[in-house]
Amino acid sequence: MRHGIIEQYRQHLPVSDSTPVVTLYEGDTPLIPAPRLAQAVAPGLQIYLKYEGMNPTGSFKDRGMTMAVTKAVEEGARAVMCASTGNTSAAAAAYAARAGLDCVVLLPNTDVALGKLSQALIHGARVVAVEGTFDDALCLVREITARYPLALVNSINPYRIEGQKTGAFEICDALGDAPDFHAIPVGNAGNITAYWKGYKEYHASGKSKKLPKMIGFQAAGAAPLVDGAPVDRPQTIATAIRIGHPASWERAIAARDESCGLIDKVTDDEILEAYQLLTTLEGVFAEPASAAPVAGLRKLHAAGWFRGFEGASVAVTLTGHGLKDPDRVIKTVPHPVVVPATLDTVVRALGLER
Ligand code: AN7
Repeated sequence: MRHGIIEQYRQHLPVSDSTPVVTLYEGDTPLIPAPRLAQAVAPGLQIYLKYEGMNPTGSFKDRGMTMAVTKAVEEGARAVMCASTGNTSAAAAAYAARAGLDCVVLLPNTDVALGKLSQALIHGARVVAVEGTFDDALCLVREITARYPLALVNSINPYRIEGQKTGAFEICDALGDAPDFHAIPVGNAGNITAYWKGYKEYHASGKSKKLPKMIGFQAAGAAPLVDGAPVDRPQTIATAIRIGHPASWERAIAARDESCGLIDKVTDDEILEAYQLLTTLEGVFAEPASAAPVAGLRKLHAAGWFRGFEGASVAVTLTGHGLKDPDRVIKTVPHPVVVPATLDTVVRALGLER
């Protein structure tokens, strides 16, 4: 039974008995063993998929947003604001609606997946598309929230990180310990920061014995952390992570270095291959950004990076649901053939005769 992450992990979160919890019963997402995928991309490793698409708005952002909106309400806010590549805006709009707050969203005017835009609109957020990137939009949100009475709910809001760290708690609870590796897509770098914080806190409180190596993956056209410099015109089909100036830059590097992990990049072609391997080999549909860590595991395994780690466990955060971005499916796979509605033509189209 889901209680929402605040009830579930209350003692690890900055809430009191009088905090007015705003929840859509997020969290408690499945951790799915993926042996067929492992065989295909990284034989010898045990892959577990943390399927965050199962959250109420279809992404991991719900964990952070239940905390951020709860604290906004506690602190007397009337409205929240965020910049977003899509998923943050979907979550902000839904949790703001739940709390009876206004929600203002700045989106880049290109490359926001249709499902996410639909969510922000249907929940009644005021949505403005800016002629620029996510990074431009976040810059504006920082300025506007400093001047006007709007609570900022991007992941530079520390409550977002607090909520999102519960993904690490759930993985430890499910496995009985932390995994050996944690693979995760990296955009604005809030989530890698949050998971590492969660793993460290669980370890410190004695609830897990190991700490995982954090392995993060950016898209090759939006890989500032890998290339060592901000990217002004980020490009990738994984629009969720089309981010060139990650806000949590230093904390992502700290997660990498403290855990003896790495942050690497994968091409759009590698992402799309992994996207289809997930759906066809495991029946798990995640959006392209979520496939980046799967592509990354394949790349690292092929390069021999996991030598000496045979049998190791790897948790992969599948950050968003595949239905968020139906256009990408239509652009990626063959379309259905159209035939007259007769037995003959259908049998022939299916190649069933003799
Ligand atoms: C599916 O919604 O930044 O490294 O504005 O939607 O914590 O930024 C989304 C990010 C990975 C990267 N996967 O996480 C936004 C936004 C999906 C995402 C990321 C995002 P961070």
